[in-house]
Amino acid sequence: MEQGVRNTPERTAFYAKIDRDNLSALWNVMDALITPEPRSACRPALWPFDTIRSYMLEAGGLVTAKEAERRVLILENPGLRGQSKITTSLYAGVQLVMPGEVAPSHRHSQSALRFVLEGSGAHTAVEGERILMQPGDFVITPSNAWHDHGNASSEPMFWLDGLDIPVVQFLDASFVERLAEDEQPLTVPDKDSFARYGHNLLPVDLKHSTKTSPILIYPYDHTREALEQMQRRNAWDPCHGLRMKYTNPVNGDYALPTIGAFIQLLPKGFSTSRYRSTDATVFVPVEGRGRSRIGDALFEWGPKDVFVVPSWCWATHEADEEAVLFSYSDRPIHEKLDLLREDRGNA
Ligand code: 1HN
Repeated sequence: MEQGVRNTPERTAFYAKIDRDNLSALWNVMDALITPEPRSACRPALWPFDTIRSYMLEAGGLVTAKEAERRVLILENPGLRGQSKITTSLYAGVQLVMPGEVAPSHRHSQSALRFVLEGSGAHTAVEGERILMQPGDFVITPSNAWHDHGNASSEPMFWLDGLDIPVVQFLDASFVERLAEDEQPLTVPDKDSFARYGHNLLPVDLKHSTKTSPILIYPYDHTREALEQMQRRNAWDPCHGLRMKYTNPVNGDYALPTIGAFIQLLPKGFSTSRYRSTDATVFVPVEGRGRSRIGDALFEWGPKDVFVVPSWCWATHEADEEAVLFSYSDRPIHEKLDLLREDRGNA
C-alpha cells in the first residue's frame, strides 16, 4: 500500500457511492493514519517574555480581569493557529492580575498549572485555601476545584497558565460552573495544604479520592534548595543535566493526572546531548541564559521566555550561565497509555 491505491473510474464511482452512506475506504487514508513516526503540525517556537509583557500591560489598560473573567494572552503554536494550543494536546497562556483586581471564581473539568513569572504576593484561592505566590512557584488547580485570583500587592502579577484544554476537548468532557460571588469563601488557614502534604508527612488516615496532588503549591525556594544541594554531586545526565519531576505525595505520580511538570538545572557552560521524546514539551527558563536548537530552529532564551519542543523533534540546550528550566508536557498520558518513546541519540 506504500504508494496508495491508484484510482480507476470504477473505484472513484465506488467511493462516491459509499460516501453517501457515511463510509470511506481505509486503503486511501491508511498511510496518513499510521505514520512511521509522529507527524506533528506543532512547530518549534519561542515567545520572548518582554514582548508578551508589554502586550499584557496594554491589555491591562483595555479590559479588566473581572470583565475578561481571565485576562490572558494565549500562546498559539504557529503550526496550530486558531486552536488555542501551544502543543497538540496542551494549552498555554500568560495571565496578568493588576493590583486590586479579582479574577472571579469558577470551576471546570480542565486541570491547570500556574508557573509564576513576575510579581509577588498576589494569590489564587483554590477550594477554600488562599495560596500566596512568588516567582518560580509551581501552583496547581485540580480538575473541578473552585478557583479565583486576587492581587493585594502593589505590582502587576504575571504567570504562565498550562491547561489540558485540548485533551478535555478531544474527550468531549468539558464542564464549567461560575460562582455567584467573585471570591469563594476562605475556609482553610493559609499554607494548610503545603503543611499537611508537602513535608514528607501524610495524615495517617488520609483518604484522597482524586488523582491530583493534594499539595497546591510547590514553592520555588524549596525547589531551588533541592537543586542546589543535588548539583554538588556533579552527576549530570547528558540529555537533561539535572531534571526532576514534581510529584503527588499520595501516589508518587505526577502532580496532575494529565500534565507532567519538571524542573531542571544546567550548570554554566553545559551543552546537552540531543534528545527527543513523544511528549511535546513547553519550557520556561527561570534563571540563566542560553540557547536551544529545536529541529532546524535556534532560539536564544533568558528568564521568563517560553519555548516549545514538538513531539519527536530533536532538541539540545546550551547554558551560558547556570540555568534553571521549568517545563511541562502530556507525559503522564503517554506513560499510562504505553505511548511514551524517548530517543537519547547515542548518550
Ligand atoms: C482558566 O480558568 C484560567 O483560572 C486561566 O486562571 C486560563 C484558559 C482557558 C479556560 C480556563 C484561570 C484559562 C482558564
